[in-house]
Amino acid sequence: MSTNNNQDHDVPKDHPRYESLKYRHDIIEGMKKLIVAEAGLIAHGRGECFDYMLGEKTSEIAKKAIKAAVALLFLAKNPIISVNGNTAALCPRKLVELSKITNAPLEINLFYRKKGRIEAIKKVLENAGAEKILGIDETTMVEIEEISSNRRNVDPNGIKIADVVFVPLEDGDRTEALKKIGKKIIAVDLNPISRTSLWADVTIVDNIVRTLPEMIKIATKLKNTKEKALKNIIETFDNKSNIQASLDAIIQYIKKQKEDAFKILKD
Ligand code: PTJ
Repeated sequence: MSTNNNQDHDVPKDHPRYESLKYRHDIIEGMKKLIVAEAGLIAHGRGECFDYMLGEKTSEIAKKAIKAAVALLFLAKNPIISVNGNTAALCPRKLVELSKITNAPLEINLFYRKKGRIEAIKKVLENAGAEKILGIDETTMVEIEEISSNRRNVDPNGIKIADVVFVPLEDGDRTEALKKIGKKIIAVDLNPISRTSLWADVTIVDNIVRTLPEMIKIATKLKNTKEKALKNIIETFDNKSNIQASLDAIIQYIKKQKEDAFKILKD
């Protein structure tokens, strides 16, 4: 009997859905290692569905939001990158790279606090090159009482004191609560109308696996940009119209798919 559990590795590289299947595999393997919560599989599937409707590519609309997000991170006094199971399983190296280039520490912050998950995520981040990770010492954690979920437990030197919080793949309530206590939020969410997307200051409607490399690219370009120019990027960015443009892009994509599908059916 085969002991090979890595069946998805057998997908040939020229398979039309190779990338997508590879990321599914990373999420499944991540769940087996406790990095990903069981519900993370479902969250990933929801993300895939929206990504499909966005044509599985980073739009110019998303790129505008990415530029504003990077400017906001550079302007922050205490920026922080909040890491959950899905992001740690999908792109640990890119999280570490973004953290280093923007000087925004990584803090593990989980919705599902199953025993062993923090250690598993810490390990994957350390293997990816992380030197300092916040949110791992349960004895020093403090609470943000405005948050009702497990995410209320935060590091006193991280999310607690942060002025800008980067929250990829979020679950809703926290963004609203963090906004209410005066923090600026950058969200990455393939669903443009999730509560996180609607509440965030900068909403990047894109797949985290494409967003992080793009953010690193833009951060490398903007690294030595003057404060005034960074502020100008933020002032000229309108999150509401950007979200509307993402929704329009989905509608256009679906319309086009509908036309193309019926052409195929006619032939
Ligand atoms: O690791 P934990 O315990 O902190 O839990 C993490 C999950 C993701 C399970 C938790 O935060 C959760 O349940 O999230 P939701 O409410 O399912 O929301 C996740 C959002 O992320 C949804 O709007 C998805 O469309 C979106 N999403 C999923 N995969 C991606 C994504 N957005 C960007 N890139 C993705 N790859």
